[in-house]
Amino acid sequence: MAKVLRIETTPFEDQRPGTSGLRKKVPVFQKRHYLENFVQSIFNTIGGLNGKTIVVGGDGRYYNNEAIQTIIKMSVANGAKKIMVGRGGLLSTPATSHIIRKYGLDGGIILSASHNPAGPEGDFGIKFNTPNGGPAPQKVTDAIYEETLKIDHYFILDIEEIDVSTLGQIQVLDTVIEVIDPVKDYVDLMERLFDFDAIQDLLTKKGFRMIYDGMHAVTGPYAREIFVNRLRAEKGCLYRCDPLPDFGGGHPDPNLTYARELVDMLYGDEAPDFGAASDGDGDRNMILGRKFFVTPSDSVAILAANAHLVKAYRDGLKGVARSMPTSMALDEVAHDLGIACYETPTGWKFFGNLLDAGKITICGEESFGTGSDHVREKDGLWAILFWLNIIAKRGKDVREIVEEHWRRYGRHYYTRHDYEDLDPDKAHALMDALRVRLRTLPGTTIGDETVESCDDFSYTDPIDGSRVEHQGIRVFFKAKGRVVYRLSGTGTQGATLRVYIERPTRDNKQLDQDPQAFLASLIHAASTLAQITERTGRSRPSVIT
Ligand code: G16
Repeated sequence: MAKVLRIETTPFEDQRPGTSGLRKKVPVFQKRHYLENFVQSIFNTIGGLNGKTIVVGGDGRYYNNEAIQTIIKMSVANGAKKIMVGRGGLLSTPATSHIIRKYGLDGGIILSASHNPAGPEGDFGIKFNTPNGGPAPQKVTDAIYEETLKIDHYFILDIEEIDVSTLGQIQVLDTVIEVIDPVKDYVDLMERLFDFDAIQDLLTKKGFRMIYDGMHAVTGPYAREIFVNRLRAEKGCLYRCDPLPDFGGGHPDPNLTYARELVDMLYGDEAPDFGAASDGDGDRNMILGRKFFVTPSDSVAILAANAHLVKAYRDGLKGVARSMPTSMALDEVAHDLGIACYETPTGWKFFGNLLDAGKITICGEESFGTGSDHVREKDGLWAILFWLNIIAKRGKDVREIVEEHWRRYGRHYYTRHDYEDLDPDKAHALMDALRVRLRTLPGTTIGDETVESCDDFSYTDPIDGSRVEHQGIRVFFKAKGRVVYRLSGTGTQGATLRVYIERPTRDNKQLDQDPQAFLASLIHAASTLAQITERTGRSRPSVIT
């Protein structure tokens, strides 16, 4: 007979959630009481679990199974009415959001460190999503953190492992544990949003070839069901689509650096027409055409401009939003459509209120995230299907679609330079030094660039009035163009400085330049202004996207 245990514990000081939940190295999560403290703090923050229903799932990374068992046992011990679990402990982040919304749940727990590598020494993460299906807003994550600082006990069940490998229901004490199909509800939703007949024609007609890279992470089974079972594409379009606990030793971040094999295929001699990848937990996406890469900032703008071609968005968009460091390409489309474009801090959680209030339909970020009001998370496969739907309807390839877009709206040259694993003190000192100089920077000239204005970005949520500050330093230049500096909130080792560099042009003769070359003088100004080499000892970024 299962028995509820009350376990005495003491707080950990380092459980403040970052941009997207609590992310730490696996050995940190393996410390006695570490995971349990955080989970009980979530339950306490939402007023206990008594009589409530939540869903739990993860990206299948190392420690996923152990954490799922702990969370199930704690949910039962805390009196949950029901806990839904993805079969095998798997659920992509957007699928979890959909499950919460579809079944009207009280929330969900997502186990993932997103695109960060996995394994015994790799990263792990945990995130709470609220009843709207979205990541808990700042006031909730702050409250969870406060709770972690005073927790002194948690409840857990004294019971053997619960089998989550087969669909069905098990009753334990007052709780029903239901193992659900992680794929079906989500794929049904995709089929309602997009024109599957048109996409099937595209994927099965002679000549069009695509490759989808699952990066050995959670989306493999979703991609198999969507592309092979429902859209009848050749099985060969699936690459690395079996989820592995260490992601095959890879770094499941769909960008030009970490999805190198896919990039090489798309830039090779026999390149397919379309390439796409998603990340560890399935919320990010990368889009490639033949010998062509679509920057995420362009991607969200192009989806918005072509949304009328897609079943779900045929009647128009209510508004759009982008995170502050994302390029302003989306603003051009919004202006043309006569709709609002909101600028939010980095973090999907900041889109939640705008989506709930019906202010926006589509939103996106430079960090390979795009989504809409169909769920409350960014959604990798959704973005990929959206692109396929546009290609099918327009009968043009990726490059043609993007280049036409630039000709109509102008091109926003964009690059992000990341300096990873910096000494946190030095990284904070660099940001502080910039902040101190905010008033004196305007008028400063570096090479061809003169600073026009600058600020430290703050945001007041237009729906609930909540305010956040210090969300990144923006520097605007006289010759148009912008540089943004901020520290990442998702890393688990040292600090990462992100420098976002952007310059628009409407000159049709300048549309096919290499972004690093086009932006060279701004890149130089960005590095000089912040004294990056002097302060960090790094002469070049670790990753350029
Ligand atoms: C998370 C957030 C995104 C954010 C990204 C990068 O994505 O949901 O909103 O843009 O992190 O954040 P940072 O620049 O602070 O590292 P994911 O895919 O990691 O959950």
